[in-house]
Amino acid sequence: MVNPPPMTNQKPTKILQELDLTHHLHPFTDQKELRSQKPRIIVRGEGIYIYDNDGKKYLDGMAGLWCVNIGYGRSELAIAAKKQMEELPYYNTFFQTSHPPAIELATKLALLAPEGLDHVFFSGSGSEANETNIRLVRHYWTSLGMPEKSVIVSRKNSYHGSSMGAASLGGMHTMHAQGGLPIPDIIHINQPYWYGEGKDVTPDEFGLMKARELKDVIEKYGRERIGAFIGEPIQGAGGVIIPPDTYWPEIERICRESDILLIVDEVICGFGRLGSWFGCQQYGVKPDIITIAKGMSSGYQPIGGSIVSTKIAATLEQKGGEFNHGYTYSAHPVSAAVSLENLRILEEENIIEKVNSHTAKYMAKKWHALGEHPLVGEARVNGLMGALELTPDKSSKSPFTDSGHAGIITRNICLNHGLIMRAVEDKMIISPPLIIKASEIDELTNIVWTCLDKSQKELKQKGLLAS
Ligand code: PXG
Repeated sequence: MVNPPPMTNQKPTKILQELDLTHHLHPFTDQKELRSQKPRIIVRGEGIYIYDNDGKKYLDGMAGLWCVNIGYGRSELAIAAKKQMEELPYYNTFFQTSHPPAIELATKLALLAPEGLDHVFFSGSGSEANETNIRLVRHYWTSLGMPEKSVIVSRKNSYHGSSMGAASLGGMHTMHAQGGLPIPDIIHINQPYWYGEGKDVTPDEFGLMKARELKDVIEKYGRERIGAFIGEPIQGAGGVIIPPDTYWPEIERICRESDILLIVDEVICGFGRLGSWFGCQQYGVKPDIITIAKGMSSGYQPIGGSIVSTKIAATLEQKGGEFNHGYTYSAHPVSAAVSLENLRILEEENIIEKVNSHTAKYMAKKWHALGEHPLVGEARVNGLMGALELTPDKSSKSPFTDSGHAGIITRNICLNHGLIMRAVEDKMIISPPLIIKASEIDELTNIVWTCLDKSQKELKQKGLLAS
């Protein structure tokens, strides 16, 4: 092993784990299970690697939680934060006030966004941004004299955040089951998940069929009731569901013909994940609202927002009246300064261009090769997000009967081999920092192959695979 990296934290792991279990409630965690497993204590990051409190090194195949696009350890962002904290650590943007980081960041985002999207409403996270979107869509139609256009159509198995409104937009039934969700006037249509739900027709036919479910909803409820459609270009948390090419253009066409706003949630796909600034550009679609967060600051500071079309912003300005909505930390100056520095690095170091011209192609080659493994039913990837569908039977590509078990076994083996990969049921997914090099892609995919072998062995031993 290389020399253990320096640590600022001197407490032993055991003590940190005990304190964590005693005082810290974790997101999306079974606290009972956590007590038996013990939390991993991560203390440092550099490039695409993170280190735990005992010096164990992990290749971070998830870029944190789909967000550390420029990688760990960029001191320029720390310097930007320090400078801003010293100058103006906080001020709000309510009550006819603004500050330079908010103004500069809104201007920069308007430049980077597709043409016609040039206003930004800031929030502290992706969930908050989608809360804003619900309020904004309803406020927009109300100001045009159509308050009944309050319904937002989303998809099953989509993820749009964890607060009440955002989780309602999301199509995760396990989240809806906790807390009486969704809120009224949210409708979910089926997802464009060809591998899991559509193999009996071609992907292109399937894409059109799923998009036309939006049309069916409009016909059922009437266009006077539907205010917007929301979707992730590629569903991330749902398991890297890459829609067929026919899907998004048809969704856009239906929205336009029925006068429905199109919200594209770019919290994961934005800021280079697919090799362009925004995922919608890959699909040739121009939304009315774009949700942003995560890669916007590479996760170095919490920040999110909604990039809004000129048309919506102009309508609200023309109609007048206060939008009764906002967050204490909307356009937080430190987060905004850090985000600006992150965007500068992404741009000046041509990080997104490199993903598009080189890294994504190399990743695709190596990732598709993993599709040869006997445990893998499909290997799909777009840009730098990918999934492997695990199957007990490669010829039929059938799912495991005990869904999720194989995924967890494989994920744990990956962790033991120093690779952070996420399991969404039996889909193994990656979304590494965009700065990942070819040699590191080799390392990542080699570990995955080894871990698939080990997982296959363990699943066989447990009687979950035909021998
Ligand atoms: N939209 C999308 C598309 C997201 O992926 C959010 C909104 C909400 O963002 P905040 O910043 O409020 O978390 C997300 C977040 C997972 C996982 O398990 C994914 C997210 C969050 C937590 C877990 O893959 N994505």
